[in-house]
Amino acid sequence: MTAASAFAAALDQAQRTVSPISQLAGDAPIGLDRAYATQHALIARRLGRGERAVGVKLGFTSRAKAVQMGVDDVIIGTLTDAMRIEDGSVFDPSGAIHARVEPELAFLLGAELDAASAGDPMAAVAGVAPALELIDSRFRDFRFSLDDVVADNASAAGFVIGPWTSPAALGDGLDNRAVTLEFDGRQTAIGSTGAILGDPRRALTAAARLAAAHGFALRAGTVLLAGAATAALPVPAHGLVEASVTGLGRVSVRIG
Ligand code: OOG
Repeated sequence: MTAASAFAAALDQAQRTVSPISQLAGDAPIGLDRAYATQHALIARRLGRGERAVGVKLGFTSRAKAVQMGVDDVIIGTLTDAMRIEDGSVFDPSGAIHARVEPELAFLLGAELDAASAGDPMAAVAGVAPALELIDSRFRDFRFSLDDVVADNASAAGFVIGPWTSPAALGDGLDNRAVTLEFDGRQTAIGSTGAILGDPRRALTAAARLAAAHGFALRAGTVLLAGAATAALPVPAHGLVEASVTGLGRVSVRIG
């Protein structure tokens, strides 16, 4: 049986050399536990090179994403400081195999989110923001099983966070706000925050459950990306990619 550390080395190499690899175990699933062990080993390699863990991301919290990728379970991955792109700054697609972009919602944790605090998860939230996520599967043709994509750190490649709004200033609920994705001012996708588990606040509860089950910590001061509100689109060769969420403002990244 191939060890998680060997799978992690292959995924790490794929990302660093911008060369896709085959799915990890062909038709024999590697199993969810070994998939998360692989992801942890992959992140340990990055932290060993000086990166810092700054948050987590959820995957497949929306039906649109689950259908697009043919998988049906919420997963969790790790965000590091090397993946962070300042709002309005540049993402270089030549460092990615076949990057895609998704409009999302981000939470800033003001307190640790764990099984005890998950009953009232918004109490742990210090801010909510529109976000863009850049994803890049290290697997050929962007095709993977659930185990593969867990091992590949949920395809995480980059993320951009817009302005934070404090929970006290949120006003209406979070479950029915329009989310748009625009390329050079042209609307390319539209969705609703309700696409994220019916209400993105459920992403907090889901994250607490997944974190407890798979050895993640959701610490104060870290970011939680709640998952895409629409299907992902290929990153254009150049231009401005922007997302908006009603009442929360806009976030952008320049491609090139
Ligand atoms: C996996 C990442 C999914 C989301 O928001 O659902 C994800 C992928 O589709 O490659 O980030």
